[in-house]
Amino acid sequence: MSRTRATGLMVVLCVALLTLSGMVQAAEYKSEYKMSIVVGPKGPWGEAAQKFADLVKERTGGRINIKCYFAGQLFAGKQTNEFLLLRQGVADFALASTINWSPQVPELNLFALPFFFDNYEQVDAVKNGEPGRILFEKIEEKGVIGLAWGENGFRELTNRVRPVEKPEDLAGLKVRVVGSPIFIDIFRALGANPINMNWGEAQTAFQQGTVDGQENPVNAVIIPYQLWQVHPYITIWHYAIDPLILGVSKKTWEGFTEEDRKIIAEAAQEACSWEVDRAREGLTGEMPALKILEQKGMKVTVLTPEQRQAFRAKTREVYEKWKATIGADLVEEAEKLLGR
Ligand code: X2X
Repeated sequence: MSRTRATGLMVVLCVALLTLSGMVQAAEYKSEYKMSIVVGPKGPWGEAAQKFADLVKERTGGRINIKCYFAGQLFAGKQTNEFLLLRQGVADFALASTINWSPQVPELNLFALPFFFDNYEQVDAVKNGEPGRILFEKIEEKGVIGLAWGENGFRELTNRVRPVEKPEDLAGLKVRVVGSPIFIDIFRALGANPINMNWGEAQTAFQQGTVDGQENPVNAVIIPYQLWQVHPYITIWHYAIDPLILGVSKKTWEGFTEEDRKIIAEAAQEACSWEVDRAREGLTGEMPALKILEQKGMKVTVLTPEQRQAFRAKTREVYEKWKATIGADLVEEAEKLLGR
């Protein structure tokens, strides 16, 4: 065989092999990838999840089809199990609150330290800095890849009984919290009666008045769920920040080609950065978004820094206790960034 013919044959063989491996690769892709979301499709959180799925589908020419399972459909009830679904590969993706993952990844409680973050600049410094990098490393060690940070938002208090301006106003109020134990500690320290409940059941509890209050962000939850219908009072106290993570199960991730991983990672960044802007819209400076709540009949109380300090003082012990659980080094890294 002449040299040129041999080379020609090699080329043909290589092309055939490459095509074949591409076909095997494609054949291994699932017809549907499942994405978990605790809330419904309305509002920045749900809409960003759908936006991500749409971008991925479009940019992979339909090769990767992600279906959004809203309102916690995938974990049938217990939202603090969401991380386990990803680990086991039952869910492939999630746009998830750090709160719901913190029972499995205690370091994520960093964002729930009471009255730790004052503003978005501080939140960004921590998410985009060394603590954020360490947190993504922690979740990866447990089988989930973090693709981008989104945001539920600063968690504000709503209730049906009275305006809350000082810790004493919380005395005896039954407040629904997520089943992550730091919240029980915080609300007990403030004199309230915290009750842990999944978001799926919480709405009925608000309507029936079996609980008096709850805490959630304005744009991502309070407005889309129209909580003014059950709670006439809201206190803007920024007691905890709740970032979201767009994560993918490591098992799923490993099944994608390099090229597709790049497309997915970029889509995640795009959808999340859009989502963060929406979650913060109207909530900086004079906070015009609060006008919407007033128009709906809510009495809005925005704590002054001094009023907020009273709540911070009351929860100092909770802060110290959880600093140890989260890891003093990690918390100190964040404290440094915040100039504390
Ligand atoms: O359950 C909540 O309060 C919610 C929707 O904010 C979370 O998933 C943490």
